[in-house]
Amino acid sequence: MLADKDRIFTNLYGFQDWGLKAAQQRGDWDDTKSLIARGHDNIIEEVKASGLRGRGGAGFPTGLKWSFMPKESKDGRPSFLVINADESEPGSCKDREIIRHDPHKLIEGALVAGYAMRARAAYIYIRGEYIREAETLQAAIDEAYDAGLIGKNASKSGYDFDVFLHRGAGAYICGEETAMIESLEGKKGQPRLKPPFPAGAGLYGCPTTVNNVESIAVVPTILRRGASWFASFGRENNKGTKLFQISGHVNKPCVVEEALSIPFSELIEKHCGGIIGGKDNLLAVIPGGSSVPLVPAEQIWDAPMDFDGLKDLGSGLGTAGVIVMDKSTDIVRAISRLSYFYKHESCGQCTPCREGTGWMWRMMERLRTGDAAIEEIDMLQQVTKQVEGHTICALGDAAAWPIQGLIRHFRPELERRIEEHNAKFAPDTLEAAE
Ligand code: L3W
Ligand code: SF4
Repeated sequence: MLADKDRIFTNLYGFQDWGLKAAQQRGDWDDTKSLIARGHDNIIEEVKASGLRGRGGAGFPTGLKWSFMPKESKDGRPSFLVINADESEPGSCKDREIIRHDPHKLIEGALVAGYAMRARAAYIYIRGEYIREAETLQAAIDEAYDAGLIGKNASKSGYDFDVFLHRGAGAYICGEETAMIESLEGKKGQPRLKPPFPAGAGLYGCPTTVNNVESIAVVPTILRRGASWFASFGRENNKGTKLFQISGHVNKPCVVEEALSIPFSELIEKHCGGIIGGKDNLLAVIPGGSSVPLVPAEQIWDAPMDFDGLKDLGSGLGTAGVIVMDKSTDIVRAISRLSYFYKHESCGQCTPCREGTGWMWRMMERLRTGDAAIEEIDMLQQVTKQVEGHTICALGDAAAWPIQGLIRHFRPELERRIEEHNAKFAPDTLEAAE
């Protein structure tokens, strides 16, 4: 278990004040000027050496992403940092806790990361439903401006850096980085084709990096304590500490900072008081927010909770939003509900996703009630394959993967429902009933 002294988010539960004074007492904004004085490339190298991988779902190496930003401005175009606080993935609620209780870690991180990438400003795009969180974050930004920590000559570094907060309006797809950029520009939030990646042409056509809240908020601590300290947690290719968010059928759902690669069993037993009804009552887990395939109980129990460990199980770490389902769960209904979510949130611009998400949801509903033919299970699998990898953004994949996981691990349950339904409504059964 991670020792308290190794936790980055020391106010995760809000036992102390989120405000500037208290944040400074916890070590935030401590001689930020000297962090900046290390220079653009040194900061990027340190972040690379720490092994930090993006905490928003994709796990792309953060330092590498920063190194794609231009060292010199072309045609006087500024560079920007966009921070993704549009936390809308079902099962994910970690960025909310950072913003509620440790907003200064995010703002200081924005300054240091923005400086490393030579960005003129940071735009924090916050989920529209996070009303109180937006108020807290704006108040923290105002405090930082008033104290001279950001703005002109930020933290007396000689570097000018602004931080703007932008509220979303309820669309899940605006969490996709290019849809977020479109939305910030005042347009309908629809993903762009990549390439070009944002580092080449992002916000207002300028070089832009989009990073998740957690990825940015850990940076000042990494710089203060050193890359090797951060890299000492987890294992090769899966380093550092991570916020896990455990919901569902556990005795104590929680958000907790732990070392990457912690076994699932330890996460659940040490932090969540175990599975409701005990280990034997576990049915399945969606380990990374709703966009990754479920993992059945017998496979997840000893698995390391990290990028590679969950990939090996045909799933993923995603946001580390761990959704625990015990044997009381109607697993087909649960996945069908997720299918409805993706159908509802599809932006509709590409055909496989616009049409496919509706098809998948309708077929899932038929399988839920059992009012289907056995062959339709394979037909649904084929539809998911026609959506996966054939769309502009990852929402198509995200809609397909949970269904693929269900078919892979719970085919007998799907077949049982169909057989039960057919037996109930077979002509001779109906005649006998009459
Ligand atoms: C320059 C290249 N940049 C990749 C950059 C790219 C992006 C990052 C990762 O989706 C996933 C999704 C959700 N040159 C580059 C390059 N980049 N190659 O690296 O890119 P990518 O395409 O792998 O992922 P993505 O489009 O950012 C994110 C999954 O996360 N997810 C979580 C979603 C979470 C939320 C939330 O509420 N926080 O929405 C869960 O699994 O399904 O697969 O910056 O530009 N050659
Ligand atoms: Fe829009 Fe879906 Fe296409 Fe993404 S995959 S661009 S959400 S239609």
